Amino acid sequence: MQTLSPCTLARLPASVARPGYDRDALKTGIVHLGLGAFPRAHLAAVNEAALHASGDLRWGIAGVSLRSPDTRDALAPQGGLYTLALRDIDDSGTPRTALQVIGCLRQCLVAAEDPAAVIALIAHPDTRILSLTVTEKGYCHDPASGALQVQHPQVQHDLAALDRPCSTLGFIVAGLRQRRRLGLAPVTLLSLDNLPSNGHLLRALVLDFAARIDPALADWIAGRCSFPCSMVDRIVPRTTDDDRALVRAALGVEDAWPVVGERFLDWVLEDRFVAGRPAWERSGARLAQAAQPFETLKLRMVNASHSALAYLGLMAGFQTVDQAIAQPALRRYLERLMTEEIAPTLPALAGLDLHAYRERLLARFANPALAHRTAQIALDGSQKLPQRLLGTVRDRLAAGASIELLALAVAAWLHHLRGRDEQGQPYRIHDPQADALAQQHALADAAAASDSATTPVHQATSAWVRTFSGLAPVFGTDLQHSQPFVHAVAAQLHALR
Ligand code: CS2
Repeated sequence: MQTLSPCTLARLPASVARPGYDRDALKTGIVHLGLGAFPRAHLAAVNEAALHASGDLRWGIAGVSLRSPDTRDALAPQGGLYTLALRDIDDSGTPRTALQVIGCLRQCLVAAEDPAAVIALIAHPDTRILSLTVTEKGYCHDPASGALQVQHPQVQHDLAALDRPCSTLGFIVAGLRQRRRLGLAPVTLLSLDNLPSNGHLLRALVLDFAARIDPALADWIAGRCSFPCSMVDRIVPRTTDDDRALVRAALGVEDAWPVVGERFLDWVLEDRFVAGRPAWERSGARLAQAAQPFETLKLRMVNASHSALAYLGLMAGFQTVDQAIAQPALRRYLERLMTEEIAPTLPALAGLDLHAYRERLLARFANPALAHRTAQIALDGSQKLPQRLLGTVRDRLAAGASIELLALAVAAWLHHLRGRDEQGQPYRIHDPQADALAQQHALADAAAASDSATTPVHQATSAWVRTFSGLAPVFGTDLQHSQPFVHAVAAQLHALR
């Protein structure tokens, strides 16, 4: 079968949307670090529509994978073209898929193969936006405090050899240093990751890193570049072979790496772009004065529920989110978690109907056409829990309010970390802090064992939780000393065990 490429575009079925602008005239205005499925399903999709709506061809995208060549190897032979398949169910419950070939990805690079090429791209006069989706762990920061992990091996490497960086921060600072040396205009740095105040966090990390290289460079970045915050909400599961087969059957040509996502999209951005931006507001993005209330709402409602459902669902043997949410007990739990414990902590947002937001979210989770794997969401818990659950916990504790339901989600993660399923089969914990988590687990086991000789089981579980929550990069330095926190989590963990 032929592959998707500029030459085969013309023979796709008429129902498949495709680039309607002059791809050859497109310039690279956006360099994107972290070319996974997620940015290809929102940034590129909204950008594609903005190209159509405005005809402004300065905004092609160059996508950079930090290490893996897989995306580049799949998309380079296709001239950067790929299919976006948006799936939901219609009113009669039948799955439907809207297919579109996206054309604005002009170039794919693998940073580890040629770091100089990535630095040159960031330091190209046409580049105006440097965007990122490198996941939480890509920021090399301490999730609880936001501080740069100076001892992180990649950070250490890049501080010593910035001409051949390997970390996200290293590439950013090397690229900006080169722009400054060449006397080029500044760029906007746009984090699209699920982190609270992602723009502020990125700014602080970049400035800290740059100041260790050259304080004058840090001043230039601080004074000239901007770091708008953003909130992106679209569920984009990892592409499977079944997805590839579905797209192949619909297109009549082979696409080596289509992206599948839900139809729903909410993208809020702060309008602080120092070198211009595409007309994204004409194609689905919302521009706001401050993104933070939207981020808080999304992280606390969408992502907290997702993580809770992932750990509890996995434990109960459900492989996908729609299977888990179909269990009345799990659905009821999420409804209560959102209504009783999360909603009271949320910032006021004009026009927001929280009940409708919750109901729509539960319907999104129930979308069977996505087959979003609970194991995928369960990855990297140490990087996710602080902003998804623990901030809400702190707000509730400060208000003297109950945290029973939040504690169940935290306990579900702790129970997940034992690395053995209910049949006793071992599984691997995928987390950049896996070693530290295992060590803390062993310490907690020892603390509980020494307690259990003299105290009832639930008190030994409290000793376990108190010791485990001494892991400051995740829990900060406060939660370990909070009796209500330790007791609530211990009670839930005891019940789960
Ligand atoms: C998920 C998110 O993988 C995860 O941890 O919670 O990727 C989630 O699907 C998106 O943030 C939804 O907008």
